[in-house]
Amino acid sequence: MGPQSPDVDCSVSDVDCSAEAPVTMSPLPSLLLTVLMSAGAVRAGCPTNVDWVEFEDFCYWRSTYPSTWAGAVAACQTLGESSQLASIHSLVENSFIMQTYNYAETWIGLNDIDTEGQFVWSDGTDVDFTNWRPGQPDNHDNEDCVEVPDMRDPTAERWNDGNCDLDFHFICKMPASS
Ligand SMILES: [Ca+2]
Ligand SMILES: [Ca+2]
Repeated sequence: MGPQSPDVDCSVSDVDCSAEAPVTMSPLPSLLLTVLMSAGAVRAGCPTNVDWVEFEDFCYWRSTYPSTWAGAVAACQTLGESSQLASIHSLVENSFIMQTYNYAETWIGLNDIDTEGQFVWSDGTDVDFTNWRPGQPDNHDNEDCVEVPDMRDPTAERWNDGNCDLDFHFICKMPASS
């Protein structure tokens, strides 16, 4: 309901009709604009096709189902143009992943499938950080794919080479849009 203007006599000196109208009309549209703009800014960082989590200019998603390592590589690539099985490049990034996805063994992109002992990231980025668990990688029974462990493991946050055919959950990663 608006002001009952028929009852207001603007010719009366103590009724200021010129000041009332703009004050009552302008706040609502500007509030809506602010809400819409902030909602848009949140959405701009990561897509909404899965439950991505944004961290330092990248989006991360841990699968809701287990897969072989090769299946994980393929699945991540279906989630976005730049989405890949995750590579990890710093202790901060490693800690973010471990503390955000604190569930169980999880595939990351590191592997030595092509050349035994020469680990590479499946997304093609440089291997500039590793965080092996003591005694790993051990290539036990020809393990070529790397998993990050359950945080409850005493060697928490440190990596292990595992059997690529095992079914683990996995982490996909893509750049956040600006
Ligand atoms: Ca190996
Ligand atoms: Ca191993």
